[in-house]
Amino acid sequence: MPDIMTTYTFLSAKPSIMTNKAPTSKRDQLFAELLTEPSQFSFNESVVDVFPDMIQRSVPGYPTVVRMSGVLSEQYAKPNTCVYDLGCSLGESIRAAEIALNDRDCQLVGIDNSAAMINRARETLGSTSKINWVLGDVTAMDYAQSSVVIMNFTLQFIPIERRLALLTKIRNAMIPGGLLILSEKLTMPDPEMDALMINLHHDFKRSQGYSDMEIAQKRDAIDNVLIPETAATHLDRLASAGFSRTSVWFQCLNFASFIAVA
Ligand code: GEK
Repeated sequence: MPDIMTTYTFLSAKPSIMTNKAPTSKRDQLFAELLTEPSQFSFNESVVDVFPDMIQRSVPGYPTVVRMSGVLSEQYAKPNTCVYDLGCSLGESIRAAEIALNDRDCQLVGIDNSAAMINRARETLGSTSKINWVLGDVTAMDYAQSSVVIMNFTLQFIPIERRLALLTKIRNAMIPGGLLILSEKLTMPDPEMDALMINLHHDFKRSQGYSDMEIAQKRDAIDNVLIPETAATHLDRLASAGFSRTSVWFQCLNFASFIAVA
């Protein structure tokens, strides 16, 4: 029997959209011990082992964003085009799209530059899905004609000076009327509201069982790795990249998701 303290059933008691059975993920305790040296966060094997539990307990609204990635894909995906998930991790969002598309003739592609993530996604979903798993840097890819591009919580890890070029490349590969779903951690323009949101996010993490020490050590480890920007900066950049219509469709605390129509 798995230990209830170390095993966590992802997306509650319902069958996961990922595998249609209830998968388990080890509980994230990566920052539970006092670290003797500062460490920089990376998407390595130990993170992959606890990733479903980590993202679910760290990103408020994550299950909604995943589920809606399927709903939105269903509306926008066109036959004979690609549906991409950039920074796909273990493939939750592209799998939601695959289920929603129900055998529509689209090419589903999940890209991630962490070999540990891509290998695990392929192992877990390889036999039950038609998703193509690609190991690579999303800024260095050539994109085929696409109707839907999902980028959930990935742009925040790309150096700021490369974000516009990436979005422009994505936009140029999209068919007119195609949809980009972009989800990001945000910073608030008003410093006091920013501090309030950061505190509320930490309250959310505490409510999910993280200790103050875990929250503080994770924050230190991810500080220079995840660079959030304001919603206005994202919307302006999406317009500069050539998207014709943009909107925030979801926000929970300092985590938001945008849609942008090509
Ligand atoms: C989900 N979208 O579950 N190229 C490719 N992948 C990258 C790059 C890059 N340059 N930089 C970072 N990544 C997922 C969650 S997690 C978000 C996305 C989080 C990848 C990185 O390896 C990781 O798998 C993912 O982006 C970010 O819906 O952990 O906060």
